[in-house]
Amino acid sequence: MTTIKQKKAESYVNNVIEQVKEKNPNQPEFYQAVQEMAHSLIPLFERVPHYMDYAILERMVEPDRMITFRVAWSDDDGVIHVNRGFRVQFNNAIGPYKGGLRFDPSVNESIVKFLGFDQIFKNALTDQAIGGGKGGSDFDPKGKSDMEIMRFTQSFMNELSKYIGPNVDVPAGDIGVGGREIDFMVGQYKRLRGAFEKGAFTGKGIDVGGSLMRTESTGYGAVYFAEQMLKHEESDVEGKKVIVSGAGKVSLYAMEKAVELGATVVACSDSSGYIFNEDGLDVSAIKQIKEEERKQISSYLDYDENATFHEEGRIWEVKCDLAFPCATQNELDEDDAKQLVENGVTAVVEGANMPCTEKAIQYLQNNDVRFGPGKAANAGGVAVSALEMAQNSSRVYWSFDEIDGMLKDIMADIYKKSASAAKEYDVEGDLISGANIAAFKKVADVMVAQGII
Ligand code: NDP
Ligand code: 2IT
Repeated sequence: MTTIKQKKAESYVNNVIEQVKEKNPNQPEFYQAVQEMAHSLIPLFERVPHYMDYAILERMVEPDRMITFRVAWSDDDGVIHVNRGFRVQFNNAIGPYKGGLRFDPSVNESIVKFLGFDQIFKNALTDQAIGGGKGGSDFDPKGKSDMEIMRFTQSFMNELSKYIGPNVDVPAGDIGVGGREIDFMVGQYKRLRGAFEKGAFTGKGIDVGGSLMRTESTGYGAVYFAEQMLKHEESDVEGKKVIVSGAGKVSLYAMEKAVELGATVVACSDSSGYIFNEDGLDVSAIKQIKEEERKQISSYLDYDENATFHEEGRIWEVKCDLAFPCATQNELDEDDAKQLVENGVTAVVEGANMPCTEKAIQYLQNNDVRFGPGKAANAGGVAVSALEMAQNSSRVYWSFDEIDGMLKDIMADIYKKSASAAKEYDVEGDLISGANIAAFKKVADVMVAQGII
């Protein structure tokens, strides 16, 4: 039976979602992220109505600020191009804005805002003092020379440098932005600032002041999270057949860790298609192709004569026990979810941000597939970014094994927090609701303490 408290909470949440739609036309990814978050908070608002009185959710969906700017640069032939740069500084209740930069032609205000909004909660789950932000540009890094990448990132930094700093806003990488791009930004920022502020960026090269394990941390963390989920079912990653979408920073290290723990990774993809080998893919060869040669995934066939490349079709048609979507948002839809269930998948763990559509998630959950939401499962990357900030401030550097130990503990803690919040709010087993409630509570309590701002 629906209680009055429940009705009040539902109508409050629906009202906030409607306002978000009205105030932010044409931002479908942003509504999707807000909707998922807001719906799972109904049980919390029922029990703790003062969050509604303090208008916490209304305040959270409105970023502190959204910065957009022109990025003009010239290519190797002297032709001038103009791109758009973005940084959303969403919420700094618990620490400086923190989140990646994405360079991809699809980047727009909606994408940046969905990522920035989710980042608030992901960062809160790590229990480190980092707020939520995100940014990027509609610049396409594919096929660009190192010098073009350098000129673009310098121009991007000429403007962004005014808004960031180790205690203000600390960018890192995301799609299309890795160590090369971050190090160029560090160089230009240092020049503009006239000071060596290492902690203004994370994901730096090791000699530039980066942390060991930052490169591996998101992918490894997602697999550590999967281990926690499976442990709960008295199962393990060992012996499982795994598929991982993408072949980028997250995907490569999710595959590496899964193989290290005794799984067989039978398929992975990139934007051109997917590769498959029933007996297992050679992850070091894929790393060579994607990280060193910067080529498309079909080149893998030169290394492995038993593998096949599928330009048509979707990776989710491959039979597996565990699926890790690690490429991009909304890459796994309801039809893909049906196919996975038909093929006997037992768990889906999101390495990417919002890779599964709402309908896909519903279908998976209704069919008893264990689901690891991105906000929790891919938080290992930003968690190690916060460890990089800590090392930069203290000027003390930790070993790979020390950081790996901390990452394992952080992922286990995120799992525990999410599972126990789900239990406490009567949605046991639903890690999406659990993660959302635990993260929201942490930020909301600080916002209440800090007053109406
Ligand atoms: P990268 O740019 O390193 O890699 C992205 C990979 O996904 C590339 O291999 C790309 O292909 C592939 N890809 C893109 N679109 C598609 C598609 N439609 N189908 C199949 N493959 C596709 O990015 P990251 O690995 O850093 O990021 C991946 C995801 O993880 C994003 O959602 C990001 O927001 C999220 N994330 C990243 C973190 C990080 O620390 N880097 C932390 C937490 C989340 P191609 O090589 O052909 O371009
Ligand atoms: O989505 C993410 O968490 C990231 N791209 C990493 C952010 C960070 O600041 O390390």
